[in-house]
Amino acid sequence: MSDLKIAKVETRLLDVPLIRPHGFATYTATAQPILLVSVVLEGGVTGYGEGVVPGGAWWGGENAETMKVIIDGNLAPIMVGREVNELGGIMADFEKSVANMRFAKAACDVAMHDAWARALGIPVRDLLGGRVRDEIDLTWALGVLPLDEAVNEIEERITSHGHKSFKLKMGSGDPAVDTERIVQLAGALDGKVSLRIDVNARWDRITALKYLPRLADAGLDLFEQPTPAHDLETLREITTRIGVPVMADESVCSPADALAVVKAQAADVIAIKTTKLGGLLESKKTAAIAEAGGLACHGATSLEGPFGTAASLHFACSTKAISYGSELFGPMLLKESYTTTDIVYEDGVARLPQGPGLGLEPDWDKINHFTRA
Ligand code: MUC
Ligand code: MG
Repeated sequence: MSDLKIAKVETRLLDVPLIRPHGFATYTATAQPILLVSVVLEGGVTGYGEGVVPGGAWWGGENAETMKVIIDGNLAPIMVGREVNELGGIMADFEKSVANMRFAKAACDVAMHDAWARALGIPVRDLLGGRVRDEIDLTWALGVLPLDEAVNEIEERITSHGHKSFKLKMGSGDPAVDTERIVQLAGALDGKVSLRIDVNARWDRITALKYLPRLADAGLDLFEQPTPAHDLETLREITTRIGVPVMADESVCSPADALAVVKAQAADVIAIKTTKLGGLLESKKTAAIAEAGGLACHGATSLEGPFGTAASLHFACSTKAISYGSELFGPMLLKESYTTTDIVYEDGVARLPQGPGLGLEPDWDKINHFTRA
């Protein structure tokens, strides 16, 4: 018997309430569904990963429920009986059996990294190339909110956590009204903090070319995915015409996508969500392509819970290419978390949890409480 052999893989659906509703372009979330994946080794060590999408299937086609079906039925049988230090080979075998489904694969990749690192008594960061940094700048994201509520939330966050950068979700409703809301918000804050927008690919070319210059004049610092994922020509046009850095998010869901963005010179920054990319190994490849192409990378989120966020922190803290800060704040959006200790957020940064694996332990009372009946 080998201590590193994967004995079983368990999945359970959690519904974790949010501190406030989070409005996306097409959907408002009040709770985050999270598929908790446990990879149990013969030696008794367990590693954890999370299957999470931002809000629901609208973002990338998967949700926590589809992930459960794919992991239980297809990915778990590929993992069980293999040594966890065969992770690269297991991930390659996933591709032979299941196309796409990157969020589901990411949950397994993270749980295997956690189990393997715990078995070795080292942090996941050490499996990913080792220390580059111990903390990373943190942008806080506001959902789609009326002006006064948005100003209040920003003021509160500056005081409570020292955030200096805020992301504003756009793309819902009339673009003229949506733009005016953000212009007024920027005016009310008067350059006190850095503001960026994420349109989640909802505007067409003409709408983007009409309203983004207005947002540039209002002092916005970054435009995240204003136009559809596949349309790199329009993204390039925006990148070269408007003079505000552009971040590709939905346009980059694989290393090959990153290469296409580099070749098309379609963006200045790539958002690396370790979830949408299918895990930490694929995220490493994507960051390497961006770096070689002269693009910066941002440590992006799918609003993961503590384990998923910690995984992205281990990735960001081992990857020099993540030079454009992060938005790894997912656990802070949850009313209550479900680990025995929390990721530390202070002075506008997120700190890497310490200890073996991801550096967090499950709180089973809370996990049982949040588990879907
Ligand atoms: C996205 O598209 O970036 C991250 C933060 C947030 O509010 O939405 C997400 C998803
Ligand atoms: Mg985005």
